[in-house]
Amino acid sequence: MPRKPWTLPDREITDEAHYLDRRRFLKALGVGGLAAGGLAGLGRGVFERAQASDPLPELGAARNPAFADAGRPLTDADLALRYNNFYEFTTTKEAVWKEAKDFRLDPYGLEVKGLVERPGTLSLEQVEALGLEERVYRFRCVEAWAMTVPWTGVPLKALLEKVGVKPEARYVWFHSFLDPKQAPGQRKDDYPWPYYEALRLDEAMHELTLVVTGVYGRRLPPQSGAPLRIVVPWKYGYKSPKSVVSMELAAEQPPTFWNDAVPAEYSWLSNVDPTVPHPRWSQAVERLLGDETERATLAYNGYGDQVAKLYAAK
Ligand SMILES: Nc1nc2c(c(=O)[nH]1)N[C@H]1C(S)=C(S)[C@@H](COP(=O)(O)O)O[C@H]1N2
Ligand SMILES: [Mo]
Repeated sequence: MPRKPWTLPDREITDEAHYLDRRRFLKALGVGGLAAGGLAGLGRGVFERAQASDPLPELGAARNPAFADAGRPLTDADLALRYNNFYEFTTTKEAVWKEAKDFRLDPYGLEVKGLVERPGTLSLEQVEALGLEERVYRFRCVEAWAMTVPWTGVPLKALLEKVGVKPEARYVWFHSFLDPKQAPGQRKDDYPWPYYEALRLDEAMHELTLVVTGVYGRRLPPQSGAPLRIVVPWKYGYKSPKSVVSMELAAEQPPTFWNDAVPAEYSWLSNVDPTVPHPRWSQAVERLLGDETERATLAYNGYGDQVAKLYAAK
């Protein structure tokens, strides 16, 4: 029997580490001793510490009552914001917040292009003016850790309706930033930077799909994908790209980063599914950050009532 993923040091289970060449993987394991205690002993005030010179503004968006209760307690902010996947900075989850501390995209604009009626670039404020709200979502990484987080954002549907989607468009392709000067991970050639992800148009237009500019009531800190990311709560975490700078409406299915890198391990759709094991671990159970108890993984991460219809045979 394979060991359960969370009984392994984090460096060892990191799915993405599989993609590194063996030498770099072993080197990564060498610093992995820290990972075992990585979630213990965290202090308070991660926002303040992460951005002492430039505190993150409070967004003050009302919590949407339809998404106020995710059926589990909120993950402590200090845990959720100090345990990240953001390979542009480092593959060590506990260190992303430090490595990304000074990351800024300034000036920032979100370019919307391709098969749209009104292509152009939106400022963060223009995106937020589409109607900012807070929603508590479950979030499930393919590596079997999960969290429950209050995101602040606007439905992607509202943004797509503002720019006008042409009838030929069938997919939305997201592109993250490229700035090797700021992002040490992008100075290596082992990944096809910049990060890219995609959704079918019906997934992108689903009311659960959010354009996110804040978390825990404030603007996103760098490690969470500042200044703007996508969150798709019924899919594995890598389908929620961070620090997105452009989106492109397309007629053909676009390629995606992890599906390109290791197609046998990361499918294009990647809906959370307890019945389909990852080749190297089960997906039947998960562990919540801050709570080592095993929980059953829910189909579509518990959002099946809302989204299963998207995948019914037609
Ligand atoms: N640009 C970019 N987006 C990304 C990633 C990344 O490495 N780069 N990692 C993905 C993965 S694997 C996960 S689990 C989530 C993690 O989001 P969090 O760090 O805010 O929890 O971001 C996703 N989006
Ligand atoms: Mo992930």
